Amino acid sequence: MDMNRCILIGVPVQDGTRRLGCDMGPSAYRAAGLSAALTSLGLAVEDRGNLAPPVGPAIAHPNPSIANLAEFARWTSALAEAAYEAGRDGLPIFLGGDHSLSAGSISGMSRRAAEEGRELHVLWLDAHPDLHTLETTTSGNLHGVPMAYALGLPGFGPYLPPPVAPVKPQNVCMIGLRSVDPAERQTIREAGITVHDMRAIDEFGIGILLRAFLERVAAAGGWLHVSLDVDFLDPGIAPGVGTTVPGGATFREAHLAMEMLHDSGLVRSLDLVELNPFLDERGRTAILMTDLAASLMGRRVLDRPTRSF
Ligand code: 6HN
Ligand code: MN
Ligand code: MN
Ligand code: MN
Repeated sequence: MDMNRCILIGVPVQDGTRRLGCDMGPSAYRAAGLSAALTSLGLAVEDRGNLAPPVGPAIAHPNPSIANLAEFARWTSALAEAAYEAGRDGLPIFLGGDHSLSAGSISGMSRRAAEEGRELHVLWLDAHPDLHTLETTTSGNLHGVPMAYALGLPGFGPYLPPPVAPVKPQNVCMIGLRSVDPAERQTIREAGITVHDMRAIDEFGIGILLRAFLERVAAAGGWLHVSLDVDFLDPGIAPGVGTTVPGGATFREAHLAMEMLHDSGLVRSLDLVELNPFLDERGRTAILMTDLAASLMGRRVLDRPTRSF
């Protein structure tokens, strides 16, 4: 696999949320100049266009709140396949689309990692853990379930095939959480997922927390998938998202995280999710997410020029 080759995969899914507009996300990243930003870093960029899963019949579920289960199942299968293939060729960047897409991107990358004799690790940057199962979700919005699916938690069969290589909970680190539902809290505790909420960031600093996880991934010889939800960021700097929660990561914290991720050399794939261009202000959230992706891929936005005194 060539890590200097970025593969852009547009995933205009919005079936995971009742708020429309996420389907414009891939276009917004392209308009914000993601491809050119990556090319200017000396990377080869291949844009594979947007995924479009087949249409099919609806699926009923005993939980009456659930919306678009059949669509979720079809996007997940299509994406798992696309991720598995792209993960062989280069470093895929999934342009969301709502966060339901990570069910497919993570399970596809995990299958690819397993085939190469590696374990996939996941850095989850989000205000929410998205750890509901089809049974525990009360909103019925399936952007709240992808991490549970990727972990192989029960309740998704027979509606979706199980992930080929479920991610181990001890290989997951969530940073930025500040909105966690009771059922998700229980899963975090029982499964033993590493979680650093905003309070931990305030108290210790994001650098220390992230470094500890990166050292674990490196020691395990693991592959790292990064899932970046717009609402990880403070709504003051990233308004283009349907699920704003006050008190998010700052520009500086987010950039530091990206720069450390780049320096680690561990990242194999990236989700950019939950951007809703309909809610954005003159593209500023799309531009910020694009800048963060470029920082993760090696750009040094905050570097000071070298001076001699
Ligand atoms: N996201 N926990 C809430 C729910 O509806 O299940 C919010 C989910 C947000 C999903 O941020 O991608
Ligand atoms: Mn999310
Ligand atoms: Mn979120
Ligand atoms: Mn930077």
